[in-house]
Amino acid sequence: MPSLSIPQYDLVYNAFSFSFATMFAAFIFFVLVRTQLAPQYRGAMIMSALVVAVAGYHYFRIFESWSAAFTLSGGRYIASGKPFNDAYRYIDWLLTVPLLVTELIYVINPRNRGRLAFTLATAAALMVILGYPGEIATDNGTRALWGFLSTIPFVYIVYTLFTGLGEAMKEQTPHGRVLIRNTRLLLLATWGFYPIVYLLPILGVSGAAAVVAVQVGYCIADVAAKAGYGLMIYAIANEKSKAAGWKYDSSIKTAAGIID
Ligand SMILES: *C/C=C(C)/C=C/C=C(C)/C=C/C1=C(C)CCCC1(C)C
Repeated sequence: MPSLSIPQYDLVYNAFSFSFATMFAAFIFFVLVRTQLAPQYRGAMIMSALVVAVAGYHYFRIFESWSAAFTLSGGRYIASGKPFNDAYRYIDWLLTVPLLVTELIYVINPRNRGRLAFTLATAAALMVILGYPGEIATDNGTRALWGFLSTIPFVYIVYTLFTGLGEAMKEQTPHGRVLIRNTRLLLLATWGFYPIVYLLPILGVSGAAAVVAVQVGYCIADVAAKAGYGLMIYAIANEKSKAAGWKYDSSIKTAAGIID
């Protein structure tokens, strides 16, 4: 670990703190709003809640590991000797990335989804597993090789979501179609960020600035790809619940009627 200036250390520290708070708040939101949706769309909301719960826990651990990895000495943060544990991220991805692809399939077609969700979730897990040996490798050749292998399932997932879901989109309401299209774009923009960060050491980026950029960058991507994406899933589920004739308002009126 290179030594960091106080603002550099604090920026990462605050980014972890912000990410933890966002995941925690998103968890409460997804749990509370699921009952506003038609029953067939609640599964997708539960998956969103699980994703941010798992990520929130890992952010808490990453945050602790970051604090322990540095000590303040002479106005700079220097390595304490305890390693910063980056493996938490890969364990987190292994659990959350398959859930993220599954929740999209579930919200688009809750009745007929089994095979596609399973294939995409398997590809997502494979992508993370193949990336890990490269992430911890010290030489760029090994990093490039595993990175390449990991990119194969990555391309498969992105290709399938863009072609396969294009078909499914034809059956949606016009507003639903816009929401699904935006969700796919959010997915592409955020997921595309991870392999770029992975490439930085191969491109020769290193030192304190690289450590700060990688950690803050992953925080932004994670908040958008997990909490922001979950909000989009909620918007789609809400739109489709309405299109299916589900009225949440009527249940409120009924409750008020009982009080009357
Ligand atoms: C919430 C976490 C998410 C959405 C993580 C996504 C991670 C990826 C899309 C990672 C992809 C990678 C490659 C395509 C090649 C290099 C290795 C990875 C694992 C960084």
